[in-house]
Amino acid sequence: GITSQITAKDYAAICSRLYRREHTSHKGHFGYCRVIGGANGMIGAALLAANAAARVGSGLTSAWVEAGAEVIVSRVPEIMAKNVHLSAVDNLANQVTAKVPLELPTSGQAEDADERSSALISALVIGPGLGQSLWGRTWLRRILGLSHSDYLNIAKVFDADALNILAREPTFDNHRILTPHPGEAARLLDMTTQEIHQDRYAASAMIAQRYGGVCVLKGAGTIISDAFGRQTVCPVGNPGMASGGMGDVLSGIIGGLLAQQYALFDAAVMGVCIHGEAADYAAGTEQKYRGLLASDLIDYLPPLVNPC
Ligand code: NPW
Ligand code: AMP
Ligand code: MG
Repeated sequence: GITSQITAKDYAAICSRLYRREHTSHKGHFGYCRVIGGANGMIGAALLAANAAARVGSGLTSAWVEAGAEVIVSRVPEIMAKNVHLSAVDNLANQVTAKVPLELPTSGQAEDADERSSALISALVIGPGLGQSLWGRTWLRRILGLSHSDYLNIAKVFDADALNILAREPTFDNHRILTPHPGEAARLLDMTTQEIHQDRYAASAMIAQRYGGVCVLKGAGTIISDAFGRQTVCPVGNPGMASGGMGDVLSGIIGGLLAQQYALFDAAVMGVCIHGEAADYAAGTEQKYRGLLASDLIDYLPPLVNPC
């Protein structure tokens, strides 16, 4: 494949791909992004991802967490946050694509096609703070076992612990973006982190080929690849991003763009650029990298998704 470096001109072209909002548009035009993650002790990761999805323009955003939904809602009331007890995971996993899942098993009534499509979410982000305890493992196992077309066709982002669990139970899916950091990439390819660093371009491409869809191999100079040889590297971002929660914001940004119907590769490239630019703005011209927090990026997202 040919690797291209994104230039300033390309970046302007990427931004120009952002759709302008019609005067009469309503929230239904901008999709619904659902985040699954936020196990006990990592609720912040789900909050960061859901908040980022909303701030790049997802029409509706929800977060399904193990506990602490109240904390998320008290910070960002626009997020529809819900505590999902381990015993409810099986039932809700079956309805993970439904905007309003029923708590009880459905009776399988026939529905009008239009009604059905408007009842579906448009993007699913799984992994931020998911953990690898029984709660997170049960979620992922149930999700990977889904074979109905609503699930297979939906645009998905697999991040963080979803990748760690996927590495042990590999599946192939072309409707998915994987966002590993080099540690997660090493697990996905059964290599060491050092081996990933020896050829990051090859590692990114291999993950897309082995698992399907698009791979976003993170780090300074994030490399985005698909299984068909397309590959690009993003030049923006800074070492201030080497702090907890940054990746959670990225998966939320990409999920928010997917919710708005951008194609997988476009959403990945745009998302990585917007994320890095937001971090560059947040660090300021004085380049205050030390002490940069992932939540500092949030306020810079709306200006970046509303260029000129
Ligand atoms: P080393 O030490 O270099 O060998 P993990 P995590 C490697 C959640 N979070 N270049 C590195 O290995 C996440 O969403 C919640 C090279 C490192 O030790 C996840 O669900 C937060 N190597 C969960 O925590 C905020 C790199 O991987 C190891 C690398 C675990 O995620 C924090 C660490 O990776 C966090 O986001 C690089 N650029 N980057 C919250 N507020 O709720 C990483 N490595 O073991 O996969 O753990 O990434 O912290
Ligand atoms: P995570 O490790 O999942 O929290 O993701 C960290 C995020 O910060 C990824 O998007 C990385 O690309 C980004 N990042 C971390 N360190 C740097 C760096 N030195 N330069 C540019 N981006 C970085
Ligand atoms: Mg991460």
